[in-house]
Amino acid sequence: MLDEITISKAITETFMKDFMEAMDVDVAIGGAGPAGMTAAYYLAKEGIKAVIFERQLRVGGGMPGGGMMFNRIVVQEEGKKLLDEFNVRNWEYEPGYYLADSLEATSTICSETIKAGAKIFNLVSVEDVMIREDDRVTGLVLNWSAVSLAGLHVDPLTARAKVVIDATGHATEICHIVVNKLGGKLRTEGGGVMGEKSMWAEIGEGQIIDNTREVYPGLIVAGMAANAVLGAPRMGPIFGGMLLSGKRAAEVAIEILQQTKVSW
Ligand code: 48F
Repeated sequence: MLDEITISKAITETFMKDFMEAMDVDVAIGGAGPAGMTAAYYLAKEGIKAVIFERQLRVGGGMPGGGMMFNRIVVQEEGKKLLDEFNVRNWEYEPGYYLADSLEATSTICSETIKAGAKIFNLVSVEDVMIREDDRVTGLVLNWSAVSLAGLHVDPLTARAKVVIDATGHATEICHIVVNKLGGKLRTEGGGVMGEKSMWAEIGEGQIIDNTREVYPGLIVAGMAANAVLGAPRMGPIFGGMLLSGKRAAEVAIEILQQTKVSW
């Protein structure tokens, strides 16, 4: 006999346990696109407590949509290595160009990220950051996406993190919050969000790894957010740079965790 109350309690009790654990983590990531999920995957593989907050009902950001809704993605040689790491099937189209099904890529990367031990909370929006001494970013301010969609006046909750990764894509929302609300100076030319440049796949993919860095104490940029903040070109439906940037963001986060004795 199936009891609806047991089903309800099973969901509520275990979700709350996970959500409370997410209130105090090593790395909090805004955005479950390819860059955010790859960062969380590599952090979790190292036993680091990583959590992603994703505004949408579904994960993947711009990945499932492929190119102009043709659900394929392309990666280059270096990106192929990451697809292979995730066990996403891919095939060579022309020398140096590898294709994958964008839905297989999204679902497999998500599955591997969660299985590695990272937590993903969908339907949760990052609406602010938490700061402490030296204007260090020390966490994220969260609310249910439904609250802003419905225009409700509901106060948020907060999650503390030793490191935050802005993987919110083209909009680079966390960096905008730091600039607009804190008046913070990012480690960019001019101190603000420089803004992404028009499409140039070769240059955009080339610059994204170097752009994946700590742009404010405790705040790393990854994926398209990295190029948007540092004023580099967009690159369209080639996704190797997003995956490689996610991996790089995990490495930068680990360096910060090792160097900084963060305490509150
Ligand atoms: O946009 P998105 O896929 O970013 P990415 O990982 O990858 C970029 C590519 O998809 C593509 C591209 C390839 O060359 O240029 O655009 O850098 O994923 C960003 C995710 O962040 C979520 C958003 O819903 C998306 O799933 N997001 C954005 N703002 C917030 C957020 C926020 N304030 N709170 C929570 N999630």
